[in-house]
Amino acid sequence: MSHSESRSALGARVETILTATPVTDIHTHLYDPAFGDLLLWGIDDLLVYHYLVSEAFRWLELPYDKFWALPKARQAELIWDALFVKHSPVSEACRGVVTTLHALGLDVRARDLPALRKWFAQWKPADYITRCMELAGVKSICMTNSPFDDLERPVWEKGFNRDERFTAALRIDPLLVSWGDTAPILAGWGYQASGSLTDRTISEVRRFLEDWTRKMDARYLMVSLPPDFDFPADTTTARLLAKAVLPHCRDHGLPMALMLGVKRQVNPALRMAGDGMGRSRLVALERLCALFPDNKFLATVLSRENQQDLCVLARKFRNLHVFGCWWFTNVPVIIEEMTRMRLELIGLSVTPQHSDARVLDQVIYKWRHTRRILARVLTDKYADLAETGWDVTDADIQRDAQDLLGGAFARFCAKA
Ligand code: FIX
Ligand code: ZN
Repeated sequence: MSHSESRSALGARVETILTATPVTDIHTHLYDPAFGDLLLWGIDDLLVYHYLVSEAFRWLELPYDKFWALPKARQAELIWDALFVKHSPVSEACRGVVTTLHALGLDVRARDLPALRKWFAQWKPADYITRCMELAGVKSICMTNSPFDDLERPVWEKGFNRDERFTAALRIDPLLVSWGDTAPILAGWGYQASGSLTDRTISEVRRFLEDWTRKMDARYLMVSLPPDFDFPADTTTARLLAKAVLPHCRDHGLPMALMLGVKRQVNPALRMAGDGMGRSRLVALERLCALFPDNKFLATVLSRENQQDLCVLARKFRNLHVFGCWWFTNVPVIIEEMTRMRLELIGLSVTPQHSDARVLDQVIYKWRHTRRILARVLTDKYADLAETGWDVTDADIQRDAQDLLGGAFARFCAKA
């Protein structure tokens, strides 16, 4: 913003450049089209998204099991009626559906679910993927890939031609959080793993991780952990991390992504919508970063109260890369606060957002809403600098936007 450039002209420049900068979406629950029906898309899947299920149950009176017994289309109708017809769709997850429909060129004023369904029915997944990625400005999508998922595993075992827009990340929650149930599963797959963590078991867990890292061409490993996760600790989780997972990651130069603060199944009747959250003990992450300097950690935390601590940790440890506004933090009020805090405390070596999309079409709203906030925050920062005469060129803005939308992440992953 030179003396002659107004704030709104600077803002327009930033917004235009951000919109034109393609993003690497580093954490989603979407699938390469080779996984067939596992890739969710379309209006009914948008409506039965678990974020909307928990909001709809604020209004619905039918018992949980009656809801789950209904076919997906009927569930979608109940949610549509409760959240879009009987009330205004102001929550972020509801607004997301409206943003998405509007961006796809649909008339949202009509509020006509049968008409929307008709429109979606014309699409073939292959074309629709391209359309959604175009509208979202997404160039690559990282999946969440679990060998423990019975629907997903056979596809990897059989092999398939990869769609180069989709990259993989190896998800290992069952291994780290329920070893008692997981050891026999590994044994059934031919790994000599037993319940107690003998040297033999550890080396077999490493062999399992090697096999799946290779099969998937995984870009990183990942786990979500409860608020009380501690390290070091005399727990199976901590020991498996220290002895098997982190040595594996180090030897392969792969980051370990830690998603901290989820309290699974606070209300099991809500199924996937029944998870809650809590404040994490970030001293555990501090010790991991300090004790494993040759490992790289990606981290995102669910609790708003943890966000400043996480930024300060990133200032202390260059083997830590902060990413995303995860789940319950993925609402404008918190995204804006977190993004400002991160830029002010860390600068541009962060990845401010991931979509966490479970339904393909969601990438459209998740990235539109995020780009709008990013533009506002960046514009404020540049405007503050401009008061001293420090003007940013378009090339400066482009470079910064690229860092935030995937460049800083790529550099972190490539680091020795
Ligand atoms: O652990 C995760 O990857 C979470 O993102 C999911 O478990 C969660 O259900 C979700 O979709 C949040 O956005
Ligand atoms: Zn997720």
